[in-house]
Amino acid sequence: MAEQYKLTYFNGRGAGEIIRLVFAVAGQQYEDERVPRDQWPQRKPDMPMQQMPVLTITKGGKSTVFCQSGAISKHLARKFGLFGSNETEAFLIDEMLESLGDTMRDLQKAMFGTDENQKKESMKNFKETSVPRFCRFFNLRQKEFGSKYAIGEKLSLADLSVFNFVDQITRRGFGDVWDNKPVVKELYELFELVQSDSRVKTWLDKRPDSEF
Ligand SMILES: N[C@@H](CCC(=O)N[C@@H](CS)C(=O)NCC(=O)O)C(=O)O
Repeated sequence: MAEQYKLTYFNGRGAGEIIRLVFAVAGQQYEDERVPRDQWPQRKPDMPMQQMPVLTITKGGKSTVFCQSGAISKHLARKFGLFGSNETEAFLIDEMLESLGDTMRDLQKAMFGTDENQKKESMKNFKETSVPRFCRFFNLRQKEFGSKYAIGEKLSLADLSVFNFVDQITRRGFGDVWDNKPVVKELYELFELVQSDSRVKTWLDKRPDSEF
């Protein structure tokens, strides 16, 4: 029996967008529920970790609500053939996702800190250390496999995550990090490759405007 999916998140890209990208590339139908901010206090207690995104999977009349964007996107990517072609590729995809997560956390320090001087310092660290460090790692892996994709010979969750990372950073007003062309060239080329994928393009053309 086929499973039915409902993704519940705010009207934003944030931690929900990687899941929407997986659904888009898989060509999988799902309900994209966007909870208005003013309804969140009523909905919060019903969420497993009192946070979103959550994915509700319904099968044979039984529904289960799953949380954690990383767990959800990995589960769906495995299910839809977007998690590499073998165990080594799956390992490398996971490695890249964690490395992206570290880089994103460095940006969050700069965005959400309270001390202005500390925030400035964190932004400098993000631009001058974190992004180049991730790009170096990305180039290393890509060269090892000699592929246009991040890992292996086909599009995977690693590519979608890199795309989402570049997209979200640009949208949040830090797009000037991509001006550092010698450092970011290959990463940005992957962003453009994913952006031009017809399945991704179809989603980008129709995705709703959102707060963040
Ligand atoms: N590790 C979680 C983090 C989820 C998270 O922080 N969700 C935020 C939105 S991005 C949230 O629900 N905030 C509202 C709240 O905590 O009340 C994930 O990746 O799913």
